Amino acid sequence: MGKRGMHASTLRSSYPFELRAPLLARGGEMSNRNSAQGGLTRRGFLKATSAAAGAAVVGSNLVGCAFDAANAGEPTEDEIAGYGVCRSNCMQSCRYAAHVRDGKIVRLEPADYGEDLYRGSCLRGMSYMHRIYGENRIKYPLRRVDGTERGAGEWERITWDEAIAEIAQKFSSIAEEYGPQAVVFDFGTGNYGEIQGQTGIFNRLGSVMGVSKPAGMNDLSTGYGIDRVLGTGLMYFANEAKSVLDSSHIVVWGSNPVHSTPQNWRWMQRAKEQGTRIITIDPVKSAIAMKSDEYYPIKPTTDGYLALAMSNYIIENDLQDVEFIKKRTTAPFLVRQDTGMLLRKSDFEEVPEDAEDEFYVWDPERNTAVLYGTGAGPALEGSYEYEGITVTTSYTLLKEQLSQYVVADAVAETGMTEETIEHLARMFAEGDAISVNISFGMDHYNNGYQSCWAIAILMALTGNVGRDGAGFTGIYLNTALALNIPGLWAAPGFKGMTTAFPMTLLHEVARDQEYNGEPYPIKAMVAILSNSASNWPSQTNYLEELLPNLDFLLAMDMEMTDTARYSDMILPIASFYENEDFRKAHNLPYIVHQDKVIDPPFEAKDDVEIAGLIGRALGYAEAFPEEYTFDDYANMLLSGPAVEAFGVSLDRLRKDGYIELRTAPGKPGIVGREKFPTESGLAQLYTEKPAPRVMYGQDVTERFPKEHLVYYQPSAEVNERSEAAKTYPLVFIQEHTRWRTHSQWFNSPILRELDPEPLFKMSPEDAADRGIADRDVVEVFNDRGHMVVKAIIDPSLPKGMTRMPKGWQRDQFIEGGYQELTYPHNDEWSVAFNFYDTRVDVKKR
Ligand SMILES: Nc1nc2c(c(=O)[nH]1)N[C@H]1C(S)=C(S)[C@@H](COP(=O)(O)OP(=O)(O)OC[C@H]3O[C@@H](n4cnc5c(=O)[nH]c(N)nc54)[C@H](O)[C@@H]3O)O[C@H]1N2
Ligand SMILES: Nc1nc2c(c(=O)[nH]1)N[C@H]1C(S)=C(S)[C@@H](COP(=O)(O)OP(=O)(O)OC[C@H]3O[C@@H](n4cnc5c(=O)[nH]c(N)nc54)[C@H](O)[C@@H]3O)O[C@H]1N2
Ligand code: SF4
Ligand SMILES: [Mo]
Repeated sequence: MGKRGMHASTLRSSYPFELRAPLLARGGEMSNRNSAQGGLTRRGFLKATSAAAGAAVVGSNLVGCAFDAANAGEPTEDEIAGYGVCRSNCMQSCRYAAHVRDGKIVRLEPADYGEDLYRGSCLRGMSYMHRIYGENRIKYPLRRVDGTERGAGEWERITWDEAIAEIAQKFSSIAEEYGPQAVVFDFGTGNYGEIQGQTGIFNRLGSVMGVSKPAGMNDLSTGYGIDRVLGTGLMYFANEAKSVLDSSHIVVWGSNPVHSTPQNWRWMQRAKEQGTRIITIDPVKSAIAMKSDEYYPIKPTTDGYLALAMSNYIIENDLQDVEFIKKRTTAPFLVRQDTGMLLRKSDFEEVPEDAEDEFYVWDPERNTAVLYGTGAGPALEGSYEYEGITVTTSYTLLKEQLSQYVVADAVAETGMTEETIEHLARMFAEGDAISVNISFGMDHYNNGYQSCWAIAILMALTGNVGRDGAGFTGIYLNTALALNIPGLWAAPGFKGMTTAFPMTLLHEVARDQEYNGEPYPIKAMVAILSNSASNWPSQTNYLEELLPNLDFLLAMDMEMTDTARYSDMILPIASFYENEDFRKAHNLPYIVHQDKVIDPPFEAKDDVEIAGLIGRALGYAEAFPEEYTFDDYANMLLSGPAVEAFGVSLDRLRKDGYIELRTAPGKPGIVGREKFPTESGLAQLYTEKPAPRVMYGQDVTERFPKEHLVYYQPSAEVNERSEAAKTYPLVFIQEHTRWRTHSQWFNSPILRELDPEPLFKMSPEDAADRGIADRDVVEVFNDRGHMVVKAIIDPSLPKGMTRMPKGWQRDQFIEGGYQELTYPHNDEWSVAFNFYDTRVDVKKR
């Protein structure tokens, strides 16, 4: 035991986190216990809830290995066995050097990129080895013991051969009887590696099998809204994080970069040191709000109204950037009154398919419509007659639309003062270069895309997009480097995956075994890089409607998550440092390599090997030849002109560790620097052909005309006038906490030390109204479900609003779980998960 003390003190001086000491002091115990007891028993709250976890492993030794504290002494340079990149879905891409001793990782140390602030790390990335050797680590292929309930935690160890044979037998008999779509591949975001990760090898398998792949729904409103204006598609609407060094103001709007995108936060701090002002708009006085120069609370889900009223105010006071509007937006494009379409060349003459169908504008000098780019300079405003067609400029239509959103009404809707709204509007109009740091705080509501669409319009009217320091920041990715995804996915025998409906409807399809009135059998599901039982909204739907209607749920995971626990079979997968991979970095201008640093422990295998085993067992040997290795699949992806243009190859990645991807060398990546990725290359003030993000048989005709011009739609439950508001007075949002990435790290010992138990956060007023004191046990409930958990009084919350950090697993609650409560439906146009559009009430237990 003398050893223990020595390690605690030597590490305290050498390790950046002092907090590590108490963990290591416990380390000796950790290696000697089985996971049913150990660290967990030291806290009373867990006693009641560890029963389920315990049952999974008591006496069986099938799950869990310990981080060996005795091995964690002062690491040395020569112990660096390789480099890697953290690939959880936190949307950063920190690089690490892995120190290995006796075949085990003992330290993960932040490693450099080409620029100082792109070197990054966090407690999760640095403590990843505690998950590699954690008490939830799955060691062997496991099968639920016959005759036991799903979730009861009774597992038997089986061999890989047995597992693969049984999987192949199940999948082929299901496909034979019900068709291949009866197997669902549920792709999550657990690994952003290009081969082992979410767009990787299992898409090749799913495509030769012809499985169903429900449309993904995480984080898809923000981008869908911004796309209306900037044409940036669904995700990559942001400038490089570094671009804020050129911003006069950073407006943090629906984002908490201090916790959720530290990559952005590091550059924001440097910008702040240079004089950039940081302004936060958030209903919660969040971590970033506290660090801002100005903070403005807003009623949740009313941001769209605010942005529209600001835009209206700007136009009414002639503060818009006319030069920019003329040069870089579609303001002068003419909209036909009869069809709502833009007046184009094809309205008057045949335009070949491959030729550009040019746009008409009004030439005020000649008093006629002319093709854009010709004439003396187009009229921004007005309605005209041309060849018997009534047309109006996009700008005039937008102005009319905006005129209904007046500042006085915005005061009531948003809860902000008139002075604040006008101040913010003037700031957007008069600031040199505004960057809006946006993430998914507005996204997770039913009206998320309208909020973000409105903000994009505000940015376009004030000239704050497509130039240095101006535009959105959040998650950046260099989209110019297109990897050859079809090369990887489209194997011999390719059938493709069927995306007939979104994830929100999967439980209904499984329950009814039909979709849109047609038979649609669903019999099995595979959770791939996914903890869907934990992360999909309205867990009750998952547990009570989806699961009972599946004959077979296969989980592939490294840890005993909610999904693994409820499955019928679990395959143990390799962790980030146990296989080779590479990733296009999020938020950094690099493509990064992952060395295989250690062998997978026990019987874990990586996703490439597992996909091959299943593929060949199903008879797809041509798509998954025995002799194919990681290199073959990697080389498929690393081919094509874009890959060559950036000089990317597997050899170079292995040698250099990372490769810089800059489109304008020496300059941060800016969306729309030359032109926007829209049809016209201009920012769009009018959406000519609005389309739902996913078509799944919904009726969109009624909304179609409304979708041309930005508008405000109240949220579903959170909005104060909703039905739900009559019964449930409290808004309930969740938080992307720094202690976890989604559910990953849910039981990492060092992080549990800092954040030991689930806590439900309430405002002082709401707690007092209900006689609830700090750390009282409460029941949080709505019609969908409940959780029993301790409450914490959080003065950063306004009255009427509650929140909870996400990622805890069900057995960590006293009863139920936060995910039972969340709003289950999607807007028919954005088709996204709306976790935050949720109301609840609370009572003391
Ligand atoms: N540490 C950590 N980092 C992560 C993740 C994680 O789990 N952990 N997850 C990653 C992923 S996939 C995602 S999607 C992102 C999410 O990243 P963020 O969107 O930054 O995180 P959130 O906690 O959802 O919310 C951001 C802020 O939005 C505010 N907000 C909530 N409702 C409203 C509203 O109506 N209006 C306005 N203006 N603000 C509102 C919240 O109070 C919060 O301060 O984080 C990524 N990064
Ligand atoms: N209530 C509520 N729910 C939410 C949110 C919210 O704000 N509120 N946020 C949502 C958002 S924005 C997102 S993006 C989702 C994320 O939801 P998920 O994509 O389910 O995210 P994770 O919890 O990271 O789960 C990924 C799983 O993959 C496993 N894994 C890790 N590496 C590998 C690997 O190499 N191979 C395989 N096969 N598996 C691996 C991990 O152990 C983990 O169990 O959660 C959503 N859920
Ligand atoms: S979890 Fe995110 S911030 Fe933390 S090390 Fe990994 S990539 Fe970096
Ligand atoms: Mo997300």
